Amino acid sequence: MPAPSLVPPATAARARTALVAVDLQVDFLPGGRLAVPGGHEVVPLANAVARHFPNVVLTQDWHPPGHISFASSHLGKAPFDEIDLPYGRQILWPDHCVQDSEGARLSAALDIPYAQLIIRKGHHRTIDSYSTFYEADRTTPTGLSGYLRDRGVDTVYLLGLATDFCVSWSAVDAARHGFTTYVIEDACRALDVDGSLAKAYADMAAGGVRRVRLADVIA
Ligand code: VGL
Ligand code: ZN
Repeated sequence: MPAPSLVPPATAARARTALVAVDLQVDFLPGGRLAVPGGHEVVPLANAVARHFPNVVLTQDWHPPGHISFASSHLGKAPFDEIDLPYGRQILWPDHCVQDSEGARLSAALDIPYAQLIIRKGHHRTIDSYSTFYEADRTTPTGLSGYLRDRGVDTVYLLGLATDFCVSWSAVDAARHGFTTYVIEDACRALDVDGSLAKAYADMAAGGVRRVRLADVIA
């Protein structure tokens, strides 16, 4: 057995800070059902960054079979088509991250055993949830902001997959709910569907999310 990776000391500087590592799951890595180009490159970066954070939250896209975001749930629709739903516009995806499937598992190369919370999202069949704070209706909470506040956290750093969906929606919600919010831009990879990456960076800038680079965070 390799030596266990120990939780880093709660330095005063990071005691009120949490790292949120978004959706580092098999289906989002090369070979997965909704692979993000270069997604596998983020896993070792996440392991390295996490060594500097005593509070780490992992997120997991976690859909029931027949989820509303799956193209296969809509007659005549193909992946990457869009439809209007009661809560807004929805891009339709290939089936991915089905609850308890191999593809929904966190990457086996992820090495953050002291992470204290895994937030599973997108588990309601009729609502998607890119954000790890609020579902796509923007009103159903996942509980993450309450958890972080109870733990005295006021600052959130995010990395992971995909920059333009789950990372950016999570970051915008974190900032909106009063957390000082940073996205570690070179520790994210994007799907970039139809201009979605540029839009995500515009939304994050408008929402007050700060962009940082790995070297600034782990210096
Ligand atoms: C994601 C599309 C669908 C993500 C999740 O993790 O960014 N993207 N479900
Ligand atoms: Zn999803």
